[in-house]
Parts: sequence; C-alpha cells; structure tokens
Amino acid sequence: MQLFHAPRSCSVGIRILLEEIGVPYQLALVDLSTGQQREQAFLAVNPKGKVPALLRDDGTVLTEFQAIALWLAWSFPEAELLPREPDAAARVIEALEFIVGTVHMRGFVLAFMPGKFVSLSAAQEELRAHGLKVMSEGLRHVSKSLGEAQWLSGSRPSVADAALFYVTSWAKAFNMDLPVKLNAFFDRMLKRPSVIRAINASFN
Ligand SMILES: N[C@@H](CCC(=O)N[C@@H](CS)C(=O)NCC(=O)O)C(=O)O
Repeated sequence: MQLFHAPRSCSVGIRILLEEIGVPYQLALVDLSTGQQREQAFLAVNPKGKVPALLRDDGTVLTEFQAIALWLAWSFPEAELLPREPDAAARVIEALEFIVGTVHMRGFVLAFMPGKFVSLSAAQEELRAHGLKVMSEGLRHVSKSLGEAQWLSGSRPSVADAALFYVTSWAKAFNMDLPVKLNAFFDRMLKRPSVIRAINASFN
C-alpha cells in the first residue's frame, strides 16, 4: 500500500494506524505548502486534492479519513482498531466522526484558515472566533467522553484515538489550552512505538 501523506497534517492519523497494524506500506509525501495537492500528478490520485489518500494493493485509491481508518480496522481485525461488539464499535465511530467532521473540519479549518471562505478581514475574524469556539468546546466534549479511560475505545487505541492524536497535536502546536485529560492522552500517545515511528518520519 502507499499512503499519500503531508507532514503535520491529519494524514499522520492514518500513518499511526498503519504502524499499529504493522503492515508494510510506502509513503508518498505531498507538500501542501507549495500546493502539490493541486498539481495534476496528485489530482490523478485524489481529484479532491486532499490527504490522506491510500493506494491499496488492488490498485484502487481510498480517500476520506474515516473511510480509510474504518477500512483498515475491518481489513486487519487482529490489530483491534475497532471493537467487535456493535454498540462499542458504534461509540468509537461516533467519536471518530465528531473529531474529524466537527473538531477538525468545522473547528480547526475555520479557526486557522478563515481566508479560504471569506475575504473581508472582519468576516475572517468572526469565522476564526467561531472555529475556535467549536474546537475548544469539541475538545472539552471529547475529554468528557474519555473520562477516566486511557483510550476512547477503552482498552486500546482505536481509529478514534488516531484522529484525537492529530487534533490534539495541532492544539499543542498552536499553544491552545487542552483539558488535563487530553494532555495526558497526548503524552500517552507520544510514548507508543507506532506514534514515534509515524511522527519521526513525518516531522523530518
Ligand atoms: N474530509 C477529508 C479532509 C482531509 C483534509 O482536509 N486534508 C487536508 C490536510 S489535514 C488537506 O489535504 N488540505 C489540503 C488543501 O485543502 O488544499 C478527510 O477526512 O480526509
């Protein structure tokens, strides 16, 4: 398999899952800062111009964080990235969708890239404030769901924990206050060999 990946982006979450599974894969780096995601070569892989994208062994490409994460979990069940019991699995998918769909897409994106949506600076400030609110309320909500558990799935890191890692790493990078439990979660993730391998190679 080949993961199309941008350092410091959400695709690090998929990289962590591949490392947790331990399956061989290649990395194709996409430089978002120079707009490589909008070049023809990458658009031929993912016409939406976004990472992550995963080229699978059958030659097909899967896009969208949640779809890739769940496909990996179902394809490599021995890695236990998703509980088998339906109710527990639904809770993990609920957290995954909230982290990617709301905290990332409606929080971080609006807070840090308001210029993608509106040009007037007053409007950008309004969007930024809204994004920051969504993001910090969202992270507080996730922290509550984590409760006293180490991982969102309870006993071991799941697809949702990989997503929580990348949003908490952004919060840290922007010096945002994180709920205590999410700080502890982030430190726990940083100690996992899969995360060490994933970020060493992506932050080079
Ligand atoms: N809905 C997509 C969003 C992915 C996404 O926003 N990726 C960002 C990096 S975190 C990206 O590729 N941005 C490049 C761009 O928008 O030009 C998913 O869940 O995979």
